[in-house]
Amino acid sequence: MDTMGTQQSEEALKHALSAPEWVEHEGLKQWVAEIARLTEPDAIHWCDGSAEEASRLCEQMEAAGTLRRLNPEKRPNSWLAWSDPDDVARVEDRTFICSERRDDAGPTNNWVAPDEMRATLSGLFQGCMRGRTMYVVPFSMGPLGSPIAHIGVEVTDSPYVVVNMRLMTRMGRAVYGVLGKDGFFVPCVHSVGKPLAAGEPDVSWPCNPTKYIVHYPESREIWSFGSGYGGNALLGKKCLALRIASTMGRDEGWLAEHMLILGVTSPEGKKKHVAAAFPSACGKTNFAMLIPPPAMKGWSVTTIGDDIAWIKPGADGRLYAINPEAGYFGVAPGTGYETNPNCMAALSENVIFTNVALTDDGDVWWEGMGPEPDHCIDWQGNDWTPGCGRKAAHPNARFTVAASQNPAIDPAWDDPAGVAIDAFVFGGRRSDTVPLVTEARDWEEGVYMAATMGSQTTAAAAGAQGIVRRDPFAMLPFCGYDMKQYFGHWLDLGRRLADSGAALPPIYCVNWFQKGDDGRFLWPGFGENMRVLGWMFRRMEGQGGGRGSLFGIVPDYADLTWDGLDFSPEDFARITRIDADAWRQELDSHAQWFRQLGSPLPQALLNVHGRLEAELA
Ligand code: O2Y
Ligand code: MN
Repeated sequence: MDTMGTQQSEEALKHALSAPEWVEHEGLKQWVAEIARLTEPDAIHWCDGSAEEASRLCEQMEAAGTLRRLNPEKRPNSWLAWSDPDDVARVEDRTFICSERRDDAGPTNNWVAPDEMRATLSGLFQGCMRGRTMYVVPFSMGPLGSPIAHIGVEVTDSPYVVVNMRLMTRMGRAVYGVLGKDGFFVPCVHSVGKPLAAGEPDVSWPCNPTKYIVHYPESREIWSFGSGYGGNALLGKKCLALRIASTMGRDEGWLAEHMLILGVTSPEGKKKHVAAAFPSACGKTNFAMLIPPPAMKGWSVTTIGDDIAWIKPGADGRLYAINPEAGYFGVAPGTGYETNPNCMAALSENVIFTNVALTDDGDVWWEGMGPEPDHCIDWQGNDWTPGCGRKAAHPNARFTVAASQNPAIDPAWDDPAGVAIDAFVFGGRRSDTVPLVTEARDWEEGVYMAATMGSQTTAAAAGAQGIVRRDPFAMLPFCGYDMKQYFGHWLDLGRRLADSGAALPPIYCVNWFQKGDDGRFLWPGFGENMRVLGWMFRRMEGQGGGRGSLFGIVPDYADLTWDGLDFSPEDFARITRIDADAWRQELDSHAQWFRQLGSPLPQALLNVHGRLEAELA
């Protein structure tokens, strides 16, 4: 590897590398030195995760024009960032799984041979941090020291990443205590890819049109170049907690899932834990923070996690889950006082907002938050007024906030032992065909439901109803290995648990999004989803009614609580029916999806498909 150019910079490097005494891990220090030699930063900062450090970085970013302090009377200790318009979301087409064998990445991931990718990246990373500080960010995914948690260290040249990682993970000095002298960590290298020449002024949101989000699953490494945004840059989240962790889970017998985790308590005071997978932008945060309708007295929902679950079998044969994250990086548009009051309460202070609008009184606003302001500055810095024809906030605008600020946080959300999972829920966004809720008759049918779940695209070009894009287990963009192997892993885990005599959690398939002929949603959703959750709860207790259908057990009208909601038995019949013609097409579409995934597909899934076809015939 090339060394830094001059004697002077070699001296600067030596000085910068004198890590604080609380870093005792020689392997980590050597790795940091190696990355510094490659990327040539002006300075190295070992983050301690303190509030003072975060405040200092935010003030530096304010001076640099990256952050704007919001009105402290409206939104104490909160900041607004506006990104480069070309750096506003995860870049799936630039995301790579570089396993040794192409087949291990599978047909749904972008694959490049590891040696070829390393050659490309070493060219891009060479000197890419010149003129910048490299921050060393130690973080734990999961409660510090939990047997389910794992440690990562991200080196980054973005102070925005540092302050976001501090909210999203357990970040800072205490992590070194867990890591010790030789503990395992996932090395994560991140650069915005915009070195500065001597005297060159910086821009407010540095990034590079060339972007690479790269995972080496066998060596458990992450390298990210060119983007400062979200999942591309906060490497603990999608990169580590899903893509790398799913591979670790496959190898070690556990699950890393794109799932929220909630606790639901009945009026009798009994509690269950549910893990639920929905594709991105399907209201996961709303479901995780659901407030039951007033008429459902005595029911309550608490949040353990809003996006990711790590799930391991315990000695008692049950599945225990932790939320590996410590914060929420939620979509702002659509989150409002009406739709998610818990989330709005969480956002009252200590928040970093990205790409939302700035109001005239120094606060924030976005579409769906609440009443429109008469004027604000949109996420691109332009005047915005109602009816101007543009969105004030970018559709993927985000808030970053500590989970502890959620008023509905579950008391066990931070428990190192995790919570025992009583049910899994899988849901897509389908305007027809898939009923409101069904319960799989066994584990294999449940895995089949999850493997075939999908969402309708809204693209006008695709026809009135859009086309269905399959997003199995809501993991399509996040599985670090071949989807067929992943299905096999779920099936094996179920078999292993069943063989040990454990009762497997039931699996439910839901669809909140059926539309009527007028294009309006038939089901009210949001807090009313508690009625469906209540039915599941009663089923878990062995009490809820239901009848067999082609695609699992469906409730009858009388099986749900209707107090306080005017929803007719006819409408309920409509959203729970199985339409034979639609299902003939649906099963053909499943077969086509399986062909796309290639072979060998687990036989159990082909068996379920065959059984459904036979039943329909
Ligand atoms: O666009 C991004 O970088 C964020 S994506 C994201 C963020 C939080 C939770 N989920 C997601 C997702 O895409 O599933
Ligand atoms: Mn997500």
